[in-house]
Amino acid sequence: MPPDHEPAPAPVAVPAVPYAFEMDPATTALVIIDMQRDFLLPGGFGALLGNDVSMLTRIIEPLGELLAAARAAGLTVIHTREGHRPDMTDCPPSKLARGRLDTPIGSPGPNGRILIRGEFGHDIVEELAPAGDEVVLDKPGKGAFYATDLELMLRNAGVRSLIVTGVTTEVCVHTTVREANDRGFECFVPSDCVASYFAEFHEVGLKMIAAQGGIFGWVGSSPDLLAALGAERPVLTTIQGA
Ligand code: TIU
Repeated sequence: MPPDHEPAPAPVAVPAVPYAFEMDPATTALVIIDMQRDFLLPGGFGALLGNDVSMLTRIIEPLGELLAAARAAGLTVIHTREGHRPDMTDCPPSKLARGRLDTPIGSPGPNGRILIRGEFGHDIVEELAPAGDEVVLDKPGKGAFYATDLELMLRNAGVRSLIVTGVTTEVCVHTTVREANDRGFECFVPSDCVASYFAEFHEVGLKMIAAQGGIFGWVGSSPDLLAALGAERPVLTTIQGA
């Protein structure tokens, strides 16, 4: 180490279940899973599966605040998108056939072809739009590590801890947390920044992460995370008139 090196930022402790989550902002990434129109808006993949998308849209606001705080604190930020190449050569036939849907992946929908890269519905909602230097990771599966270069990028950036957010709790968030856990990353999941179409699965999914001494990681809340990152909740003011 050169004598004039920057001292490492002190780790911060975030209240969590099963016990406080200690992280160093310099080696922590905020991972935002699949906050795409196809899962969050009417007419997308989620809605066409028969789901109530309002179960998911409620996390846009707290996740937006967390994203702003993560940017201010200098965390690595990674956005993921589930979807496929336009020719669908990266879509397993089993995934395409599953559900015997009238409008399977690749079908035309109100937001473009469903879960196809480049389509309007495949992209991330405006409120959480990636900033210029942030990684946008396209993934063909549920887990963010499967068939992607996520692990390589995290290791190259010296990342050790992940704050995993997005949708849906028991599907892509859970799969990613499990994949990360097996690769040695410490995962913190803020319960108000992940969501499921099924309240029961959301609750149980979070319990499964923190049970058995944190078998997959830690579960906490975004207000506690904001406080640990030194961020205040923004006061929203409405300017009326001109
Ligand atoms: N259907 C469902 O709950 N989720 C997905 O298909 N993908 C993600 O979770 N991103």
